Formats: sequence, C-alpha cells, structure tokens
Amino acid sequence: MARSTIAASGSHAQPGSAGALPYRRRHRSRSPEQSTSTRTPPPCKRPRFWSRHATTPLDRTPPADPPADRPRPAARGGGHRAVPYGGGTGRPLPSISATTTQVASGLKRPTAIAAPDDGTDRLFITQKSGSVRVYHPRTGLAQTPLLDITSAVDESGNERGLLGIAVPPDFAASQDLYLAYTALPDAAVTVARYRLDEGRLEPLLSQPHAEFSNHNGGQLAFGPDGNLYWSIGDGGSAGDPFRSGQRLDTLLGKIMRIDVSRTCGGLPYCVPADNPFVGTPGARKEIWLYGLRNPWRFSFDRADGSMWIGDVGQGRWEEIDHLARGRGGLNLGWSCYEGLEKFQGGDCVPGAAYTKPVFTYSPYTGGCSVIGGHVYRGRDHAALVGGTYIATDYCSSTVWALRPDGRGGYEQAEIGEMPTQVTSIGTTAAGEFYVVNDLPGGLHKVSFAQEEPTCRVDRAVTAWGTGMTVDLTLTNTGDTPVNGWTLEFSLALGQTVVSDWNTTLTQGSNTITAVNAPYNGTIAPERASPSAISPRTPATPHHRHASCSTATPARWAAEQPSGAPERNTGAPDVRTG
Ligand SMILES: [Ca+2]
Repeated sequence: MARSTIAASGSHAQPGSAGALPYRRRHRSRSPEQSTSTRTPPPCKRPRFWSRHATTPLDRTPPADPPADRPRPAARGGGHRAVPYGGGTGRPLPSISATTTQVASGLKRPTAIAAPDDGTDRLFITQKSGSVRVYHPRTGLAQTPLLDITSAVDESGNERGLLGIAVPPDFAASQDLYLAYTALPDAAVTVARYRLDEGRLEPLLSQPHAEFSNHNGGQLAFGPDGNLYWSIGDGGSAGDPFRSGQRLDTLLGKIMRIDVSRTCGGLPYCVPADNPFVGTPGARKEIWLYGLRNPWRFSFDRADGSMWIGDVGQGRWEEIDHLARGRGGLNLGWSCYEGLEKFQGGDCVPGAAYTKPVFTYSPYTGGCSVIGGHVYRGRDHAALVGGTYIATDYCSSTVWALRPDGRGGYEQAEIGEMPTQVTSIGTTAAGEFYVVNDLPGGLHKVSFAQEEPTCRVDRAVTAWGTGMTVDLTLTNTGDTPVNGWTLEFSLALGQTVVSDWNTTLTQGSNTITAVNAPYNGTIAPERASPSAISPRTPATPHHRHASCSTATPARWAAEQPSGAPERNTGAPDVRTG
C-alpha cells in the first residue's frame, strides 16, 4: 500500500495578530477551493450582507460599523422523554451532507426556537424586538404573535432583545413559558415567566448588564432534571473587562440553574440544594457553570442528559463544550483560556482546574460566532446522524457535525452549509431540526443525506513534539473504481504546510488541498488508500471535503497499483507560510 503523507506545521504566533479585538470581525473570505464546493446551496441563498467587508483573511481590521459578536437563543421545550431511537451510526460523518429548505419568511430578526410538547406540532419563534410567533407545518407562520412583551424589552444594539425561550415540561397544563431578554429601562438581562392564559409577565431573576450591549447570553432550556438553565455572557466589550468569567460573585459569564416550579422565601424560584456553590461564601448560588464568555446557545442531549455548549470566542477560537449529565461547578476557562489557548491578558486563577472544549475552530476560514445546536435524536434522519451534535457559525454558515468516537475523542466534519446568518438551531417535540436566520428572517427545515459518490475518510490523530500527525485513510465505499481523489481541509490561523509525501499538495490562504499522486489515485471498491497530514497542535485541521472521481481509468486493475514508494522522500517541501 502506498503511504501518502503530508506534513504540515504552523505557529500560533499569529501573523498580523491584533490581539484582543474590540469586537468580532465580520468578513468572509471565500477561497477558490470553497467556491468550487459541490454542496447543494440552500434555497433562497442570498448574498451575505457583510460581504461588502470582504477582505484578506489576515486583515483583522474591523468593518466601519461592526456588529459585535453574536450571541443568540434557541430553546428546547419538554425534552424529558426517553427517546427510543437514534444513537450511534456507522455512517462516516464526511459522507453526510446537511441541506435546508425554507418553510417560512417574514420573521423580524428571529432569535430562538422552542417546541411545546403538547401534541400541537407548533414551533414558537422569538423575535428580537420582543414578540413570539407561531409556526405550524400545515398552516405556516401565523401573523398574530403568540405574545408580545416589546414594552418590556430593550432591543438596542445588535445583541440586546428577546433572546431565549423555554417550554416547561408541564406546559400543556400550565400554559407557562419562560423568556430571556434584555429588560427596559436598565438593560438588565432577565429571565421571566410568561403566563399565556393571563397574558402576564413575571420577572424571576435579573443581572445588571448596562455597560456594554454585547454578550447578553440568553439561552434558556430545561434540563433533564427539570430545572431551568440560563446563560449570560461576560458583560460585554472584549477581553472580559469585569473579570466576570472567573468570579463567582456575579452571574456574568455563567450558566445558571434554578428551580422555577417552586418559590423559596422571598424568591420567585428556588436554588436547587445540590447547586455546586450553595455552600461557597460570597458565591451566587444560582451558578451551575462558570468561565464562559458568551454561551449564546447550549442544549441537553435528550438521550443521555449531557450538555453541549457553544461558547462564542473573542477572535481566535470558537469552542464547543460537552459535559456529562449533572456535571455542575466546572470552570470552562474564560478568560484564562480562549478555546485551548491561553488568552493574552486573561484572568488566570492559580490552581484552578479548567475544563477544555471538545471542539474548537478558528474563525480564520470565515466564521465569526459559533451557534451551538443539538444532538439529533429525531426519527427522520436517525440512520445518518442519530446521536450526532450539529452546530453552525453565524458568518461562515458551516454545518459542524460532532460525535463521540468511543475512544474518548470526537469525530468531526463539515457537512454542508446553513442559510446565511443562522441565529438558532431548534428542534420539534419529536426532535427534528429547524433553523432561523437573522436579517433574512426565514425559518428553514434541516435534512440530512448521504453524499455520492462516497469517499470515506477515517482519521487517527497522534501528537508529536510541537505538532500532530493525522493519519488519513481514504476508502472507496462505492461500487465503482475511484480514479483520482481530493481531500480538502481548513487550516487554523497561522498553520502552514511544510512538506508532503505521496500527494500533490497545495495550500490556499486557509485550506490545504491534497490530490492523489500519479501512482495512488486508483482505489478499487471497498479498498482504501492511507495518507496523513501533520499540523501543529492544538488545532486539528477540519475536514471540509472529500471528492473521488469515479471515471474508470484506462489502466484499471483489480488491485492497487504496485511500486509506489513507501515514502516519497524526494518530494520537495512546500513551505508556503
Ligand atoms: Ca472555554
């Protein structure tokens, strides 16, 4: 078997680094490789409004009127049912593609989706200004809002407003909803109960948030324990100016856990007795997790109760955290860490134990703000993505798929694109996925399909010195011979390719494209061709795309061609960085 190796390394001494940005850059740089993607574009694809800011990837100069980085809500109602289907799947993630179909338009800056588990098949969609719209798959989007609290909501700036909604387990009987919003007149971020049958808003808990308009957090979700979880960002601006992330005396930079089914003393809710900081002097007892920057979206896996958090990064790393059920009290790092990297000028507490993200990506390839999603536990696509966590990015619209690999790590792949500017991924009561997008104001149903022809790429990562080697095995899972293959990967900021073996390698501004060498392009059905790439830690290149030409080669033989060198040591280094 020909062994094909690409060696890459990079430096996290980021060229042109601007350090702590005052706000998130908002540009999209599409490389030529990306523009040739064979992904099916989602319907109603429109030019992204920020495309006018297009600039070089290393140009960190913020646009003239930059929206701050985006947090946004999506809630899942109910979710306490045991789901009998879903779970692991043998389908390789890179061969799966996500597609979307627009089912409604005319929403005004939708922020979150929730589904009541009351047999009505409705979706509740929050709009930033303070109203909730109702969508039904048969009748579409209702014009009359379900509720309107615009008189209580501060929607100023890009990130303030009605941001989150959660449906309690007893909704069918209680007709209560829970809302997270920035409140008038003082911009305090607030969680409130809304009694639908009385049209009454009852604020439950607030956190002052007047200084900066960004990083409101705003996710609300009921956990598998029946408690309500609520996220708040670090207070805004950039670089965690209040040192909120690591402090326990503020709700900023935290995820809270409260019991809204009861009242305790003068409080309109109770703090669960097993909250992690109940006995810590000076700590806010509502805190469940800390060390967060702007956890715009989190969700609970309805099968195992684990928690997935998309924490929006500052400028270098977007991250996703995955925590086992019931794991409260964890320190997720900010502002000591951004992703897996020490944050320059951050607040590190001596002796603190930080919980690392399970997935990070560099916004270098066009992203800006991670939009955390859900683990798929629906029925329609269980064979492809059952048990797979799906997330996206507000700017790049990349669909990220992640799932535990059974060996303590996670498989990951880019499996398509969402519509532009998705703010939230939501689920129906049955677990099917919808997304809403911001300024176009659409609702889209998400589907998954298997891509053909199929080149499966299996990966194994081995750390070495200052980098890692990613062994790649390209398998022809189709029933016709492959004659030529291409693998494409995203690079993190600062990564450069220094050498390759047995491939024809090119590096774009932020991607590696590896094409077969003359002697290893043919792969018989069910046969595999191994190769490898070696980037520097901590960033594993993200697999973007694999394509195989299935044209039968003239000199096709049943076996792999022999005579390929084990390692083509004569290949020149292709140091492009
Ligand atoms: Ca973190």
